[in-house]
Amino acid sequence: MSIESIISSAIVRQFSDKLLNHLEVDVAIVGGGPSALVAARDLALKGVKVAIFERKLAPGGGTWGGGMLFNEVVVQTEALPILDDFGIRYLPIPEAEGYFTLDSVEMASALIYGAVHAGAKIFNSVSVEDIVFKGENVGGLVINWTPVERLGMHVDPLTVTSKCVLDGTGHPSEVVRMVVNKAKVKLNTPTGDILGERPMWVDSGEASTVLNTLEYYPGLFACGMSANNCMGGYRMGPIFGGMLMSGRKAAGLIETFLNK
Ligand code: 48F
Repeated sequence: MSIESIISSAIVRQFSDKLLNHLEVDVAIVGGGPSALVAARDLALKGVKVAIFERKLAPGGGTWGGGMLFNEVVVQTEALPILDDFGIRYLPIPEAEGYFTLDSVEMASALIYGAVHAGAKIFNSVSVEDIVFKGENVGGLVINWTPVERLGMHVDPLTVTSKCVLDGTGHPSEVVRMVVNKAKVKLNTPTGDILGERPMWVDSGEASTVLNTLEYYPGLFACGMSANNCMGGYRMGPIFGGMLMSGRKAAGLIETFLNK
């Protein structure tokens, strides 16, 4: 066998094994942003079988670009234990006690590494285009390659079944939106629908991101900005403590759900 064939067959075999092993998971996470990566690591460390499906080539979501491409972000004291868990370094902001800056590239890469090393599998360049619904229950995801989605190719998808789904898709709450639009069910919100994100109000948005991290329909959870969009929370810009703490809360809620 030539080295060319050996390389190609090793890649195809390893990837196929990885995908085959994750066509049925405990938790299917959509989006690889900061909140989802924290949730994935926490769950994987508890022995839960987790797969993340991320549309882009690089997971990390809105972490990389810092604020307006200045690659630094801010976190507050309450989130430091999570940064410590991932080995992410930070510096105090002298004029604001309880607030810290950190390198957004270090943060993105450490969150990804932490989730993968804990045992979560990330499938990048994969878009979730629909949800599996069995009767009244969320049963998994419908996935396709992002280039297929982008090029509008008429190619049927594959499915991943799961005990529950975590929507970590950020501002648009894509998965929760699919459930409302396609399954026509009522969410666990005051109107039964997505309330929609409100404008920027940093401290309110930070607190509500964690509060709004909930099970919005049996077996369907939302974290991060997706949760805030579902429940009408304010946005907060390049401060990330709420995202990290939302991921940790989501993992706790899902663990309780799985143990029911
Ligand atoms: O938006 P995102 O970073 O998620 P988050 O954890 O964090 C929000 C912050 O980055 C920032 C903020 C903080 O102050 O406001 O915005 O809520 O990442 C969401 C990820 O989901 C992917 C998308 O490419 C991004 O990387 N995504 C969205 N829809 C899909 C998806 C989909 N249908 N299939 C797969 N991935």
